[in-house]
Order: sequence, then structure tokens, then C-alpha cells
Amino acid sequence: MNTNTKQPGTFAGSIVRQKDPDNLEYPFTSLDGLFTPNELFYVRSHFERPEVDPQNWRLTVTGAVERVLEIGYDELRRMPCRTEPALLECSGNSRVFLEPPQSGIRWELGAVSNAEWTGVPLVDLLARAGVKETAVEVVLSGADQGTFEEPDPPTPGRISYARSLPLAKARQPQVLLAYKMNGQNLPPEHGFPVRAVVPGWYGMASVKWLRSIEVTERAYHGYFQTLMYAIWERRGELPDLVPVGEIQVKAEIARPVLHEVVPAGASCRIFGAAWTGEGIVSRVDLSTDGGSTWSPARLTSEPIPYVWRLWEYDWTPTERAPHTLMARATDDRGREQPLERNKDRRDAVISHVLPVEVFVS
Ligand SMILES: Nc1nc2c(c(=O)[nH]1)N[C@H]1C(S)=C(S)[C@@H](COP(=O)(O)O)O[C@H]1N2
Ligand SMILES: [Mo]
Repeated sequence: MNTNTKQPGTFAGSIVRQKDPDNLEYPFTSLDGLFTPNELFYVRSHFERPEVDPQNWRLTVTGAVERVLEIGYDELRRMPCRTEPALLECSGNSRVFLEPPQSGIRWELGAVSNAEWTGVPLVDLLARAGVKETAVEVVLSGADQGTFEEPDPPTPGRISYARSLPLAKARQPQVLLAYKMNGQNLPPEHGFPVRAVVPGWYGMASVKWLRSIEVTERAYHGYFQTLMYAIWERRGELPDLVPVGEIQVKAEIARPVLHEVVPAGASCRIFGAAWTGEGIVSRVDLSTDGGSTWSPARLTSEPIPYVWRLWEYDWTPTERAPHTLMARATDDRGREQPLERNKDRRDAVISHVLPVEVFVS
């Protein structure tokens, strides 16, 4: 049989923000369940994707440890594993909405996705190596390398993608060295053969194509946590530039979309998802009048740590006019999604309420 006669399917595909390296956005308007299919899960890559042969792959654990460790792919997969659902959100998600415009990839709503990950808890590997009492951080490095000229100053020559975690976060049992995503082997663009998954932290912490783990006795100040993915934090008088970490509470509207025309006098289902870092989304409020009045939306999925909650709201507009929709999430630690952008966050951690202007006709 000639397979060339096969008809194309109805697969909508990702939104290409950059072709090379892969920077692909999940079409958030297609949200219709808790888990994002692997083919639609957003991709954020800084350098050319490395080809890693699992048979030659070795992960090393070095630094402030009792014994240096080296482990291969088959051996890692024989260790006790866990399966954890977790959402990843790029800390640049929604950057296109910032005023004035910021440099960096111009993500709309879809640099966020949710999957189920299977792998070995990082803490188990750390325990095998024996972390010294003097240790403070764990630096995870990927096999991908490259240079940047921008932002100024450029990289010190070729560097690897690397990020650190404080030891306390690294020891949470949900932090995985994952080799499966939604039950399949990790796809190449998501870090095959093994990646870190750090639930509750912005995506930059979940290092793909993981190659080495270094336990350090002082804080790491690498490129991806100082010149990128760092925000101002104010404790008292002196603003401090700190690495981006925990995901902030946020709701996004999947439908209707910006500038959609909604019929008057008919019921319109407004729906989306909401998420937070260490906690659970406990409510989502909806405004259809630009924030003057708010009503609670219905939460339509269970509270699961590190996973988004789906929500919906029935709206029957009557007035034929422009309307501004807003969704605002609150978590069980009492953290409310901010209405305004905080400029201290520079070009990252974009978690304020995002208005969606629609027209009722
Ligand atoms: N090795 C490596 N890991 C990486 C990156 C990268 O460029 N190289 N990008 C990071 C960023 S910024 C994000 S948001 C997530 C995205 O993961 P995904 O592409 O599987 O969605 O991977 C992180 N891990
Ligand atoms: Mo990211």
C-alpha cells in the first residue's frame, strides 16, 4: 500500500516563536483537559538541541559530596522511580503583553503546559553521593552549549545551560530526574534522555539534556540566573537581584480569545486554567467589566499540587459593546494574583491579571 496517499490529520500544531533553536508555544486556546499532549507541550530552548545517545550518556554527581558518582541511562532507569504530574511555565510567558515592549521571546499565553513525569527523585541520587554538611546548592547542567552577544554583556565564550537549586528545594521528593513524559520516553526537544523537573518553580529550573550535577558550598551566579532569569527583590532599603524561582499565582483565559466577537443574549462559556507554585489554587474570580465587579468562577478540576486547575464561568452578555474580561486567581496560602505589573520583575515572572478585550454584538 502506498502510504503517501495518507490524508493529513486535524493536528493544529504549535505556534512557532523561533524555528532554530526550537521555541514553540502551546496554543492555549486549545486547552481542553488537564494534560498537554507531548506534541503540543511548549518548547523553550536557548541553544541548538544536542543529540544525546543514551548508551553513551553518563550523569555525574561531583563537588561537595562524599563520593563522586557516575550513572548510565539503564542504571538510572533501574532505580526506584516516581510519577508526578507537574506544570511548567516559562518565566517569560505572556511577555508580549508588557509595556513598554521587552526584548526576549514574545510569548502570549502558551509558554505553559502540564504533563505527568516519571523519573528518579534527585534526592535519591544525592543520597547515594552523600552530600557534605557544608553544601548549599546543587547546580544542574545540560549537554547543550552556545554563546550569546545579547543581552550585554555576552557569555564568557561557549557555556552550557545551567541553573542552581537551593539544597532544600533539591531535596523535595517531587523533584525528578525524568525520563518519561506522559508515559512516553522523553521527546528530544524536551530533554532526551533525562531532564530535571522542578515542580513549583518556573521552567528555567527544569534543566533538559541533563549531564552533570555539582553540589556547591557557595551560591552559583551563572548566566541563566543573573544576566537572565533574575528579578529585583526588595527587603528593606537595598533592592537585591535574585534568581527567578517559585511560580507565582496566575489565571489565564483560554476562551474567548482577544478581540473575539461574542453574540449578545446567548450564554458564553468563559474558561481557562489557573496555577500557583507551592500551594493550590483555591479560587478564581471573573470580571466582565474591566475589573469593576468580580464573581467567582467554577473550579472544574481537582486540587492537585503543582498542577493547574481548570475553571469556567457562564456569561450571558446583553449590552452590544466592547467588554474587558479578567480572571484573577488566589491560592490556599492567601496569595492573590496582582492586578498590575510589578516592574521589579524586569522581563520575567509575568503574573499580573491579563485583560481580554472582546466585542459583544
Ligand atoms: N538544557 C536546557 N535546559 C533547559 C532550557 C535550555 O535551553 N537548555 N530551557 C529552560 C527553560 S527557560 C524552560 S521554560 C524549560 C522549558 O522546558 P520545555 O522545553 O520542555 O517546555 O526548560 C528549561 N531547561
Ligand atoms: Mo523559560
